[in-house]
Amino acid sequence: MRRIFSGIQPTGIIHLGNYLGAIKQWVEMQDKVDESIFCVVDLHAITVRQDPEKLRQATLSTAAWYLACGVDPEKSAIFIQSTRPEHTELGWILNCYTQIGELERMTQFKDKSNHEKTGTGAGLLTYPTLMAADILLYQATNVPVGEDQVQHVELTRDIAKRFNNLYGQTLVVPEYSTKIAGKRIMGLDDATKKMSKSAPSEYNYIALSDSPEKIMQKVKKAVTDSGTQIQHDTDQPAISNLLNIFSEITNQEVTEIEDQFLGKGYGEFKIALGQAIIDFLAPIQAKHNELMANPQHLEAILRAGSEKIAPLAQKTLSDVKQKIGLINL
Ligand code: ATP
Ligand code: LTN
Repeated sequence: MRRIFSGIQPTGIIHLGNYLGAIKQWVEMQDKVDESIFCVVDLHAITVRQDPEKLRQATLSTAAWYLACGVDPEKSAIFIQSTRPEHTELGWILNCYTQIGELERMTQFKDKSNHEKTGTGAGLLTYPTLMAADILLYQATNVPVGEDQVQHVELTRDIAKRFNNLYGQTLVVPEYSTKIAGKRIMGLDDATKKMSKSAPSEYNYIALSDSPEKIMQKVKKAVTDSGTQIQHDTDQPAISNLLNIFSEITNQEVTEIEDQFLGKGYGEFKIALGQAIIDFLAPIQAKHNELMANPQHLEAILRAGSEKIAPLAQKTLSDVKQKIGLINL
């Protein structure tokens, strides 16, 4: 029995890194596994301060991007994290089985703490125990994520093993999968840092919602390396990143693209890449707009997703409570 679980935070835009690192794998895997569950993790988003109206909008929009990119509600359950109370309940319990030191060691915590105007909230520290709860509640066997989330899935595995050692087999220990392992999508303005929606400049990322003009402008402005060849090379991180993006969205091998642009300049390559991204995103954007124009339909899909997976979440939570000595009435 293979069951996958994954999620993205509804914090503004969804970018190509999110698509290539996470959503693309989800779409491929939903046909290969027995069950797939995809969540919009709004409770994770509130670990930093959010504008309430924007958060509501971003939550629906993120779900609409899942669907527009090809997640099929007939095959996969799509739901909003906060609509299932079992997540926070199990999250609290798992907090009590996690060491502060383990949480302080998380790279994401180290990166994000001390950067907030409102101070570092406790939620930023305990973020991974809620993520562990998301995964363990559904006894997921596999978690498709981008490379930056691997550390959190490893902690989830440790927590599950610890719990099973204490109380006997209760939680499935999940595996992670990273499709573009070693090929994390990097920022267009700085190829040494990952493409990120919290980057200071919008020239760091291509948002799935960017207009054709904006996409072309961003690709043309993308930093390149000191060389002149269109070649994938560890010494050429910027052009290698652009080649990875080209390869992933056109489903061509990097070497095929290198051959195509042999002896040609960066300018010509960038225009072709910009156009490929525009063509790739056009039908996805049209579908997203259609979904956002009918929020009742979207909410119905999210409600159905939440109802479909409820028995699984309730069963795990009840087993956990039973094992640790809480009373299930
Ligand atoms: P932030 O940069 O603000 O932390 P984010 O852009 O990383 O946000 P998340 O919601 O944290 O977005 O990530 C959603 C999914 O996208 C995760 O599976 C993550 O690993 C993946 N992902 C995010 N950025 C990249 C990237 N640059 N390359 C590949 N995968 C990525
Ligand atoms: N931390 C993840 C989002 C996330 C997630 C999950 C991913 C929350 N819960 C469960 C996979 C499985 C991130 O992308 N920042």
